[in-house]
Amino acid sequence: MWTRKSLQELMTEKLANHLFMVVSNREPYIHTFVGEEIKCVVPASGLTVALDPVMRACGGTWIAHGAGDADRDVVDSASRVKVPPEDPSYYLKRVWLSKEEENGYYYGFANQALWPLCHVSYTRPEFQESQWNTYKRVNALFAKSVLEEVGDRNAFVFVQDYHLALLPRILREANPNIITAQFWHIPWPNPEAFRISPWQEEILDGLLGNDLLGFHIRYHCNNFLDTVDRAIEARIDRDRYEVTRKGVTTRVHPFPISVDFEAISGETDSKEVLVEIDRLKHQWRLEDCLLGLGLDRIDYTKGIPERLKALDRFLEKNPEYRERLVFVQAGVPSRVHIDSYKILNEEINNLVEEINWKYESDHWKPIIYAREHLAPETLAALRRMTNFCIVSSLHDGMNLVAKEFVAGRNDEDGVLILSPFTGAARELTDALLVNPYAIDHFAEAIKTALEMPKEERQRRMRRMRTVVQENNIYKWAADIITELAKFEFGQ
Ligand code: GDG
Repeated sequence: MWTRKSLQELMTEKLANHLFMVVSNREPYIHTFVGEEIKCVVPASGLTVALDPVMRACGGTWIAHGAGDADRDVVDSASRVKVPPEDPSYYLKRVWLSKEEENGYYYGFANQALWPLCHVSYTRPEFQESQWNTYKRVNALFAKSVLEEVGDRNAFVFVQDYHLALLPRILREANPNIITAQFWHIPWPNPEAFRISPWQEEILDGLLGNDLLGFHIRYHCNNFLDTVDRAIEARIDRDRYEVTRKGVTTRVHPFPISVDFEAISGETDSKEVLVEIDRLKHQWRLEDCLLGLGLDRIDYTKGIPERLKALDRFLEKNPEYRERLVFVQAGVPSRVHIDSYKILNEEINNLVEEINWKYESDHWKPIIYAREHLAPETLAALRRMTNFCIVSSLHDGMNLVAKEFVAGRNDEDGVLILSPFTGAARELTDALLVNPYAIDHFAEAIKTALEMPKEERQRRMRRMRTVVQENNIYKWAADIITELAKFEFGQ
């Protein structure tokens, strides 16, 4: 079983003479002003949640966009601050972007072109040349920051996600001694879907500057190889899962990301969480209710309208559950400046209002919508209290909410209703798998979850817990680092 300690030992053994760096758009800690005071906030992002424990174990430097209004007030002259505040273990080095750069690169090309392009959820990507130019410029800014930090040291640079697709090639050309890996946190679609991008060659060429390129599942690796095959000049070795272009060989491997199982499982019984459970029960009048939970970053890929429609259908078909079941849809709003997210938010608000209006009584409403950034103890309390949790993504690289739910149930109870279009569904086969587009089946799955006998719930939950415990976030990092270290020894 991989732990923080064994990962640390692996790092010392394999990477002792190297600077270890992570590069991502989102920073793991954001400093903001609350009145006169500076507060440090943890953003709601699967990527940072997954990598923070790895950095705590490994040390090194994490380079990311400094997005908080107090971020500049806490850094040194090299734009660095040690984090986490309660246990400083690594450097966070911030890259500063203007509003215009953030708009073109983050809200623009990354999230209006690449995000919808890679997710099959029927939201049309938009390709604007000015946004693409800003994306290129910002990738170069990140590269400059990495190169400054590396200097003449040996370094392993671990690049994250679709915001930085061009960075590895820039690093490769500037300093061929840097060993780079990149993890693509979202799906990679088939070549037919990807080829509508007017800049597909440049994006692929950027990614093929990496020594190692990771996806969550093998299916995404295969899609990537097929896309390379169709779009650019490169030699593909399908047995070894390698692509060679411009003299660089890139290994393309699956590494299913995960969560810090022991930490999440352990915090479930903490005093803060137990107090929070009492507070929520009282605040939302949940004492005698059955409870369902949806917990997501509010995004159109997560299938939130589909799950609300399934609840509607469930209550329509099963009136005996009216006044007995409450569904809490919680989670943080995201990318609110983009039109497709504004439309989604309106759709969810309307559905919640309509469904509540249709079924509510004097003292009961079927849906509570907590659209806010929730504290970690609130998330833990909700996971622990609920009878079932719904993860209904239309398409999702992995989905950590599903794994967090399983890790949080050390009482070995609770049912997970899970979309087969998540990476997590490959591992969590004891969940109730249901196609979120098939509203009647979905409604049926809610009934099955509520009526599943305790022994069966426990049997399924126990098996899922073993899977997540064995394949935890430290194993994910250890597998990548072991693979990366091979490049140093030319294996
Ligand atoms: C991308 C890929 C892949 C949600 N609301 C709050 C909050 N959260 C936390 C959850 C979870 C994280 O946000 C969301 O992680 P996901 O994995 O579900 O989704 P994405 O953000 O889309 O992540 C995804 C992931 O990268 C990692 O590779 O799994 O497929 O899309 O940790 O608990 N956290 C807090 N307050 C909230 O209100 N604190």
